[in-house]
Amino acid sequence: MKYSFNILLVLLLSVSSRVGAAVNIVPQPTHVDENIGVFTLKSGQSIGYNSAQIASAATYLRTALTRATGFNISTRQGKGTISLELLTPGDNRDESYTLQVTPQGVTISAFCYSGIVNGIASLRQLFPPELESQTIQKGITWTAPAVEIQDQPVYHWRGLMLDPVRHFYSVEETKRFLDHMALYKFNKFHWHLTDGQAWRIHINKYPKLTSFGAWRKPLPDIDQQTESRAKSENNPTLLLPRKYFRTIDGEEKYGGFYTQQEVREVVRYAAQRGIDVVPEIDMPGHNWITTQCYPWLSCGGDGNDPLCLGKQSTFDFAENVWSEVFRLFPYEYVHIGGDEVYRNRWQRCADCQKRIKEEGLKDVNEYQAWFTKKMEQFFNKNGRKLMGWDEILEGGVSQTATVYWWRGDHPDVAQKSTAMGNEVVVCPTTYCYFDYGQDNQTLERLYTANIVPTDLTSEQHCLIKGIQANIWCEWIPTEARMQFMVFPRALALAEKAWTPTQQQSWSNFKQRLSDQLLRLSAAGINYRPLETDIK
Ligand code: TNX
Repeated sequence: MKYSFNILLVLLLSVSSRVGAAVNIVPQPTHVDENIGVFTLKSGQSIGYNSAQIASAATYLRTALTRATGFNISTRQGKGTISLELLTPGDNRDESYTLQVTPQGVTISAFCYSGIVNGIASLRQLFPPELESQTIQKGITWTAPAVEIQDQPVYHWRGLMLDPVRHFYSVEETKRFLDHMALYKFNKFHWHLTDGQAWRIHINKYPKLTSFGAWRKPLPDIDQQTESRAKSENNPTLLLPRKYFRTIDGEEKYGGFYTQQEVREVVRYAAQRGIDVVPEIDMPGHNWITTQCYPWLSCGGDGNDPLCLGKQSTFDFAENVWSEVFRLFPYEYVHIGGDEVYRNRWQRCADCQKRIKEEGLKDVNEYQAWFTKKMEQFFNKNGRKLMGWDEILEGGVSQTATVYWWRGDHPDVAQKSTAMGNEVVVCPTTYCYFDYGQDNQTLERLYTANIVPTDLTSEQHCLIKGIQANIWCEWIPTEARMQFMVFPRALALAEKAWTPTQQQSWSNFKQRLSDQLLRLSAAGINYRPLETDIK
């Protein structure tokens, strides 16, 4: 009797360790208990939810579970085979969740919508990788190992920034990007909607920004150089997609823009996945196309960067644009850019000089800071909070602005900003610029880095909102190329932002990554293979 009991024990243990091997979640959850058995997803099962507040999460989960299985899975208020449970309806921002998988069913419980979608991300990753396929996959048994997971993030800002200005991404491509973000628990989508080369969001009051400003003849640098590289390297992912060309006034132009309806759709799709969208309308620099559309916005009407801050008409323009933006984006944070301003132009502008004198400002740095503060007051009046690139520090910044530390060669930005009481999003070029080239060391270097400075006091550390990667797209003309630049390093970043440092382990991450690469393949993501020399 004792003998057979031992055999049973060994059998059980081996089953449980095999099952355990299937838990390869990224980012690593804080606490995982692996149990015996599996849950099997089948057609005819249901997703229940206990509150109308999370009905949309149930619909999102149904999409995630039916896309590849082709199953018929219903959603309904009440209990289901899979139940989503909001523990305290109301305005709770605790992003933690509990995910319980047993052979009988699945329960995800959390204190708020974000917690529920975090649980959904983990559940997606417990099923076979093929679940992420965009088409129906036959012959697969859709099991998830029995587990109990209790989990919560270290940082509440886990962001990715996309630049559809330098090269355009359609609504459909943007939504796919958001769905991949959700799978790895990214929760902030920073949408860089305007820049020197184009304006991508339709503004009713200034239609020329998109009728003219969204289209360009391919530029000698970022377009033609990328295309010649495509040819010399025989790499079609570097070719400008033909679908983004139109004949405008008899000329072949490249571009595209989002209608306000499309913007709303992207914001809704993101919200369903627990992602807040932060629009960036870059001011006062990076406005070459803006001043081409409306030369009265420039110094001396010369149609050049930056915006002229000496004229009231520029403020009227800025406020009108932002007022339309506020109606489209419900999130409290909005981003004013503020980077790389050619401030010297203001030295030679009579209107600007007059203004600088009147306001008693010391120099052009203080002049930009004065503009940013005025805009912040306008944002605040509209219930919004201002964010900007770290140049907004120069000339003085208000304490309520959030600073994006991006300049890796200014290593003290986080230290200085938090010492002044400003909140910081950490995204230095050193690790977080996903437009920068990769080699075989990049992933490990990112994973093992201290991205957030370690020399902050605990009060200062509380002001670090979190971590973000920026995907600037000068040299990234297609979705496939973008995915090559972003994956799998976004998974490493996701873990840096979610998992406590003491639980981060490069060797353990690498093991989980091999399962995740299957998931990325199934999703059709053109990720960068680990062992490759391709740049
Ligand atoms: C700097 S980061 C920029 C962008 C470029 C990027 C290229 C920042 C605030 N400004 O305009 O696209 O470098 O890596």
